[in-house]
Amino acid sequence: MEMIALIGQAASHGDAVAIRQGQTEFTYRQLLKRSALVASAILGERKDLQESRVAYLVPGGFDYVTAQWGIWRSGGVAVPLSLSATEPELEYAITDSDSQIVLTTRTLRDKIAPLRERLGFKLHFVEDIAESDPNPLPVIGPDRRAMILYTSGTTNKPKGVVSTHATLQAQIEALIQAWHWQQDDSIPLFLPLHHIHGIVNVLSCALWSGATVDSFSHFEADVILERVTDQRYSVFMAVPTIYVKLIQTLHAMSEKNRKRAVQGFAQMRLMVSGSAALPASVHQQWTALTGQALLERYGMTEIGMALSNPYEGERRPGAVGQPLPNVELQLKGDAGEIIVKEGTAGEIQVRGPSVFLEYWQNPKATSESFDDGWFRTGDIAVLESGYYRIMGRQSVDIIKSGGYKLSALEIESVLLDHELIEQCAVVGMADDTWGESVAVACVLTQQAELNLQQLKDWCRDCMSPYKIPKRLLIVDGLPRNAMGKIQKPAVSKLFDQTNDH
Ligand code: MCA
Ligand code: AMP
Repeated sequence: MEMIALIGQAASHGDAVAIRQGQTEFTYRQLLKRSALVASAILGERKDLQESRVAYLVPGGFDYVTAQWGIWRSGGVAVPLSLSATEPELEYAITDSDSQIVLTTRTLRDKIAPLRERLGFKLHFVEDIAESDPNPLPVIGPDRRAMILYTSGTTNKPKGVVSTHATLQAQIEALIQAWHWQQDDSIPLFLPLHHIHGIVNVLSCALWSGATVDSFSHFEADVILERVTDQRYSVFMAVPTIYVKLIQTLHAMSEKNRKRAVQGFAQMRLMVSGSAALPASVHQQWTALTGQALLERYGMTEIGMALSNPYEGERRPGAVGQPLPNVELQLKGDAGEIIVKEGTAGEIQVRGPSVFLEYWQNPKATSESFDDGWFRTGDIAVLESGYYRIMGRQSVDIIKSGGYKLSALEIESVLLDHELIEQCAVVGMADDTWGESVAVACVLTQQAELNLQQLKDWCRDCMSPYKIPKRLLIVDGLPRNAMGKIQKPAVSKLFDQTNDH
């Protein structure tokens, strides 16, 4: 008997529709059958993968879920790869996680084939896994490692965040309870599937509940609005940038079409925003347009969701509410004191079953990220009239753009490989659409010239599109302190003073 809770739940939903992809529907029974075959295929002669890592580069939909569940059911650790990653980024995730098996689709063959030649992992194309009788599958205990997600941060290279099956279960159950997930829910899924937002909050919560996921390869406002107009969905989850883009698209529509789309939103039972700060003005514009009060919540790859506005009761613009079920949360001041008073800011620290196990093969980073058993988020918040409000981050080197967490240090280290760039400093600048966008100030080698378009073209082979700078400033020298350290606030000021965009 397998013990993965999500798979056990799925078994109770039988012939209900789990995934819709265009005109095609897949039931829970089909997910279970196919994922057992995937598990058998990757197991080969083995009885249990015993936490071997299996990376998978698969577009969202039936194939994605059966790959993920197949890896889990074989006893492997699932390492989802980003569809927009460049070859060096894919190579880093595969080698850092030491994935000896990779699953992909034939359409993505060209992305993986060169890496396979170099790294020699075993490659499976999901389409080639034959229909047959699956082998017996291993028993998977809840404390076994389940997933590694790569997250950028205060280090140059992304770190692998390891969750166990129990961690994922706790993250899912908190949201099922707090947001009243139901079997008759239907939700669109257009978020990337190498992050918690898409994987846990949307996909896993829906499949735990017996709901239907309408799967898209990526976000496209027109396509989503068409389905919303058809009143297909009861729940909607997105990052703030998507709400900004939807507002723009709704405003550009004819009044008749806008009214119908707005009705599609108005009839939903829940609309959630998260992954980055939702400006109060966007929250208010959305309510004025659709009548829906967005439920804003706060989370992080290492802890799942921690704070949420209430399902019933006031959803306060600019605030992220209170701790979710089974999440213990405290604010810690600069002097190490626990803050008990409202109105005083401190670092959010979190404890509980939804907190990750470790950074993959990085005990130093793991121990530094905990303070007496509490995970240090690096986010600063304040409690005001019973609701937490996020004020910012401790590190200037973390940028949130369109919901993606980016490391300024990682981008700088890639840019320094450019033959014309002698020094550079990357900062996140406030941006109405992206929340923050990547800006870089560069000192060039003597006599050299470089414009933004040339820099963007060069970046395309080495970094995901969302990391590519949107602003470039050529400077004679970077502002530094007496110790020679680059002063990022002074770099941001240089951008504030220019009209380059
Ligand atoms: C795309 N571009 C971006 C971004 N996305 N630039 C900066 N930041 C981004 N996030 C680039 C495109 O490559 C393109 O570049 C140009 O911007 C315009 O593209 P456009 O088509 O308008 O954008 P898009 O492709 O529609 O993407 C926007 C998006 C996407 C849908 C908002 O960024 C997205 O799916 N974001 C969600 C990320 C997410 O799920 N994060 C959750 C992780 P060019 O013009 O040069 O080609 S956080 C998490 O999981 C925690 C736990 C949590 O709390 O949720
Ligand atoms: P990630 O590491 O990609 O999981 O991103 C987690 C980070 O996103 C958090 O540490 C916060 O800085 C940010 N974040 C998530 N939700 C919110 C929110 N509602 N408001 C402000 N920041 C948020």
